[in-house]
Amino acid sequence: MSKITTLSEFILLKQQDFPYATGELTSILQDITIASKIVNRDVNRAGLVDILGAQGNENVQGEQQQKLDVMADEAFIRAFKSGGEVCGIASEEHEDFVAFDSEKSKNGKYVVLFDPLDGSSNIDVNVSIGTIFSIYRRVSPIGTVATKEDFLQKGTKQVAAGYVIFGSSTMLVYTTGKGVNGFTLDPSIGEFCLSHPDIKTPETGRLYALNEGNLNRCDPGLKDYAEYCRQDDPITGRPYSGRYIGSLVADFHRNLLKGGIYIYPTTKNHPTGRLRLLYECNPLAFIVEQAGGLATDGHTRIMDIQPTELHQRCGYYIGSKQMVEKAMSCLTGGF
Ligand code: AHM
Ligand code: MG
Repeated sequence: MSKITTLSEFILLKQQDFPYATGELTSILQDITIASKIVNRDVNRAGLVDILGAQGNENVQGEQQQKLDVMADEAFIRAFKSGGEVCGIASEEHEDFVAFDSEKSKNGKYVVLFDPLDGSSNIDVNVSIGTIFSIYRRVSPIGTVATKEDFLQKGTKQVAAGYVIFGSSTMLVYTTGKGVNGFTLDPSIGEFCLSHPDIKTPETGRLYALNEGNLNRCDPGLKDYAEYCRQDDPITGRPYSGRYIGSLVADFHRNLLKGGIYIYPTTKNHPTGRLRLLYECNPLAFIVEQAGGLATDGHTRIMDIQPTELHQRCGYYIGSKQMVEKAMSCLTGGF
């Protein structure tokens, strides 16, 4: 049997890639690992908890069962707050960013932005969901409380990003800008183990993921692209297969490994797009670029967009390089 490398061992090993590393980023990644295990436990119990909850019971403290996305949010915040390396967080669950005010946290060099449970409307029907995170070095002075500017940085400034997918198995995939690595949780030992080293995404693929119900409500160029995907062409392997889970992390993860494109365009209903730039689009853009793929809003590289708001949305075209390029050319009339 070949030697197992756990995520904790790997993170420590990789710290050596950064000669001036102080171990703080390493600690944040360790905190994320622990919070992910807690969320994994709660996600796996979700069905059972619902059955018990249906009896109309309260728990021993007299509390109602909290929704899983709130529980996930709390698990991550607790981990970052107690770690002390993070001076503040922004999350899909909070209108404003949260600045930690303990002396230790004020000296933290980093901020984390995250979506605690993306696709959470899928929980009730047992479909894969995920957590997405993005880590930046703060721009405000160390020793003070975090400011909005710490969070409104371009994606190119990310120092690390990743996601956890709660699927048929639980995986954590992350990058610190030196490639992408994936770890599968082995429930028998409670450890994430290196299962997908140095992930590279295929240059092109045969899977396209978009909500086709929106096609009449978006740029006509996108209709052209969908038509292109459905055409017969044995050389490029078309027709492609349509695959849309409606859970960004799951759609993204599948395409990353197999080759494909995920699209959530601007639509009449969502004129600025549906997905959030800071804690959904940027982290996955960092990962896909590190794996050799591309992420744009249809025209501009995602990581080059200057954010002006915490919950800013954008159109999203992400995946295999050649497929994203083709979709973009359809938007400018190049069907
Ligand atoms: P959420 O952050 O409220 O969970 O919404 C994001 C989700 C993505 O996971 C998914 O790809 C998309 O919304 C699905 O949207 P739609 O149902 O409009 O196709
Ligand atoms: Mg989300």
